[in-house]
Amino acid sequence: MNELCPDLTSDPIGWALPPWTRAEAQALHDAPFNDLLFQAQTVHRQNFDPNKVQLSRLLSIKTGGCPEDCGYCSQSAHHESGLKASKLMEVRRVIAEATKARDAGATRYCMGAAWRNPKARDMDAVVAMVEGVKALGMETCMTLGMLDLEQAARLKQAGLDYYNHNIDTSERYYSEIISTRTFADRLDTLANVRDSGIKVCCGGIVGMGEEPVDRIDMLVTLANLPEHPESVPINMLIPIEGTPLAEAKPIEPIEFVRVIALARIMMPKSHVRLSAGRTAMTDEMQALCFFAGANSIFVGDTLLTADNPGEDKDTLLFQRLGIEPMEIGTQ
Ligand code: SAM
Ligand code: DTB
Ligand code: SF4
Repeated sequence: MNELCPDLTSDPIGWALPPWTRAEAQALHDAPFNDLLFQAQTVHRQNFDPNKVQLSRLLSIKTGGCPEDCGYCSQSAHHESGLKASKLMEVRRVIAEATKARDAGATRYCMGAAWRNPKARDMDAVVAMVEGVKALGMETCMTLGMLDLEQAARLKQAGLDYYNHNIDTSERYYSEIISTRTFADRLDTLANVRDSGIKVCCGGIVGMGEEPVDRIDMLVTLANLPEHPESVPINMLIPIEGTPLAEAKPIEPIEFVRVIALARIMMPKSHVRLSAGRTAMTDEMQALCFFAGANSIFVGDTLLTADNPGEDKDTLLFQRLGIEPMEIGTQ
């Protein structure tokens, strides 16, 4: 065991508790790949069944025309992605889609809207969606942009289990990607969600032209939140034509696996989700991500607007890897 690579098997706690410094995270990130993966898998086994992966399904309940200018997003009104904007979906259609997802094995239903924040006039409909999906026996998740404390409390009362709100990258790199809101705005909403008693789903995107230190700083911010997010989605950029990041340099696969391993070690009890970008990954890369501690994915043919591998491919991959879907409340 070398200095850069402490023995997590004999000292799991010392490395698992915040606050994390950049230097500690960097040392782990830079460790020999086998040491990093061994440590990540060790931490994973201490906290989870290593052969179970949680399945979430996404639905875009309001697509496109978003006033924010996130440089990666097909749904921003600032970019020419060619996506057609639509109105908020009807509640009964959302429930019908959620029923199909449940019947196909998803345990969590995540509804996303291309908003800066929900308007007062939208709240009744989103509350009805949460209540309806909850009544199907699924976990509910929403991602609607910024929330104030009152809106968060209302969603909690309706039965919302999770709220997704990503910090996306490091504080340093944030303004290179988004100019219509700040990193601090993101943290404010996360605090409102946490204070209202809703579980937090918060992660980011890699492969946006950031430096390794930005990926490390993003994880340090997440791991040093007052409580770790229960879910940590790690998205690999899906380059979208017409957006400023359409030509961003792709992240190298081994580096991506390092990010997953680091997230697992730094947030040992969180579900780390291998999120957007799986269609561009080989089966072997995904298998390495599961070994590094990823234990959640989005299932289905589409994410919000972009493609996802789809049920048949994932079922086959899980069979080959001996992975089974995680049931609600089992971990
Ligand atoms: N409008 C809400 C918001 O931004 O919080 C919710 C929807 S937004 C599409 C949810 C997350 O999807 C973003 O924070 C980002 O991390 C991820 N995302 C969006 N476009 C992506 C892309 N092209 N590639 C990878 N991840 C993406
Ligand atoms: C998250 O971190 N990834 C999901 C979910 N949270 C809402 C969204 C991925 C979106 C990928 C691009 C698209 O489908 O438009
Ligand atoms: Fe809007 Fe969310 Fe897309 Fe940003 S990521 S443009 S806030 S939908």
